[in-house]
Amino acid sequence: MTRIMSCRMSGIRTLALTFAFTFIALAASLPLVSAHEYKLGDLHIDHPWARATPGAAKVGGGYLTVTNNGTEADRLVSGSATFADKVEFHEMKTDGGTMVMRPVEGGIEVPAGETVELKPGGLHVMFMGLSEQLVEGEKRKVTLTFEKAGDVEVEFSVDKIGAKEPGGMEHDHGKMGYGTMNHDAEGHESMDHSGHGKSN
Ligand SMILES: [Cu+2]
Repeated sequence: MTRIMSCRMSGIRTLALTFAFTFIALAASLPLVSAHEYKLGDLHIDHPWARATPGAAKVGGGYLTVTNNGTEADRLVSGSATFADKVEFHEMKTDGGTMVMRPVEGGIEVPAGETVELKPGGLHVMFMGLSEQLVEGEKRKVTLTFEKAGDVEVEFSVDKIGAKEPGGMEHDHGKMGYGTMNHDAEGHESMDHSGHGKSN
C-alpha cells in the first residue's frame, strides 16, 4: 500500500516537473519570437524597438542594445529615418528632483567588450518631427551611424504606447526612480525640447 502510494506520488511529481519545465521553456522562448538582431563588424545590435505614438505626436522614443565585441571603443554618432526629420540620442537624468531629457554630447559611447542598453528611462533614440504615426505591430527602418563601424540599417519594431520593455515584459522601474515619469510621446511633448527646433 505504502509502495503504491509512493509510486503514485513520484508519478505526480514527475508530471509536475514536466509541466514546470514546459512552462520555463515556453517563457524562455517567448522573447525570441519578436527579437531581431544585427551585426556590424564587431558590433552586435539587439532588438531595436520603438514606442507606438498617438496620432498627433511629433516625437517618438526608440530603444536597442549594442554590444561591442571588439577591442576598440566605438560610438553611435548619428542616425536617420525617412519618417522623422531628425534622429537624436537622448539621456534622461534627474536634475534637482526633476526628470530632464537632453541630447547626448558627441553620441553614445560603446566601450570595447561592453553592452550599452538604450531603454525607457535612460538612454534612448529620439525620433524628432515625425511625419507619420508609429503604429504598434509595424516596423520602421532606421539607419544608424557608428564612428568606426559605419552605417547599418535596422528595423525598429513598434511596440505598444505604454510598453516599458519589448515583448510584453513589463518590469517595474518605479523603484528606480522614474516610475512616475511616463516616458511616452505625451511626456516628451510636455518636456522642454527647446533647442531641437519646433519642427512640425
Ligand atoms: Cu528623448
